[in-house]
Amino acid sequence: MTKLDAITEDTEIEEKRQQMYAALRALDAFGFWTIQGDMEPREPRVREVPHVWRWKDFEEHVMLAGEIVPHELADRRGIILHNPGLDMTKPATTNTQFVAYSVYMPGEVFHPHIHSPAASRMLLKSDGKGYTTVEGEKAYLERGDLITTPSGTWHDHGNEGDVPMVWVDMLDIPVAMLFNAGKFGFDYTENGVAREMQSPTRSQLYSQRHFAVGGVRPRFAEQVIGNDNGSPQLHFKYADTRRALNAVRDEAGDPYDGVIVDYVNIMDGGPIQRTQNFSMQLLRPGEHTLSHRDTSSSVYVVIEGSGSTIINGREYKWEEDDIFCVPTYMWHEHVNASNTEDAVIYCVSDAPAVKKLGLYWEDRKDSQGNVTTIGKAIPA
Ligand code: 1HN
Repeated sequence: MTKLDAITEDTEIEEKRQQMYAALRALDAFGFWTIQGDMEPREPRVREVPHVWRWKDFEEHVMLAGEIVPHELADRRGIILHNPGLDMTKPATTNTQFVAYSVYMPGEVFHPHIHSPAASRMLLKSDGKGYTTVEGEKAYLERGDLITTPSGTWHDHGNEGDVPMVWVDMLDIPVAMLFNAGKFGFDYTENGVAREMQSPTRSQLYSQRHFAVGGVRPRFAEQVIGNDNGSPQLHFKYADTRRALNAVRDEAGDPYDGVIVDYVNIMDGGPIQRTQNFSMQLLRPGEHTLSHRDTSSSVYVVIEGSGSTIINGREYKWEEDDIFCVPTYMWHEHVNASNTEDAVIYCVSDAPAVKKLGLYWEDRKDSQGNVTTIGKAIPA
């Protein structure tokens, strides 16, 4: 008989214990030891699963939504990508992000709104005449352009072009909700008068002209936007990002991520939003990175080429315009499937939030399979 058996065998005391447990439950409490196993996982517990949402599966539905779901039905025409590891009581793409394909049709105007969660768009399709206006900056978007909507900025969307505009929204809604700090507003006014779109208050290409040249910054540039939660540069042109990748493509690059650039806040060199890191990575023809995992989760959008990401030993193939996620603490390595073409993948992770909360560590595998932990590892 074990010591534990001996302890519970005394039926009189066991009965008293059970009575006490029931009394504690009636008092809205419980003994820690009765559920401890569930509260103290030996490894990070991750409910989300790796998944690829394929554009070829979504295209017909996204385009149809553009035709049969009018603005009156949808404040925003986003099709949210739901992680199959989560149930619908907690709909989300990962633990920390809401990601959607959205479509805005020629001639449409979607009215301004504002919210505390941080948002962003990665443009996939337009003829250069689809736009979003963020806090007075009206930005016409081209493929691969990023525009952020920092916490507390008014934004409205529209399409002055001849073809549907499709982009990927990536928002930190689950983070705002975790802290009970999610709030949305819809009543936009200018000088006390309700308006259906913002009047531009910044000159065209304000972001590029003030902030997109590295190393120098106009002294008179506006530095604070919304809740002062991040980068004053909102719009990042793909041509600039691609040029930055090309400029370093002959360097060794990062063993785990290839030729990768982070979008940075020109004011402090840090990530462009408080809760999200944004990066673009070039996988050169035939490139196959080493494997690592960390306590952040990521969502990727495929901008150029095709390849696969091996996540916890399983291969997930992707092509242009597909979206895939790497949940927290899963080993992953990227492969460019082509020996002649580049692959370029865009990534938004929750690493800045995880780091700020002191919960970040990373495990790296070298080419021999030896694992090194960066940051303080919690021993078993
Ligand atoms: C949202 O506010 C936007 O602002 C897009 O355009 C997609 C998906 C879920 C919740 C809020 C937008 C969204 C969203």
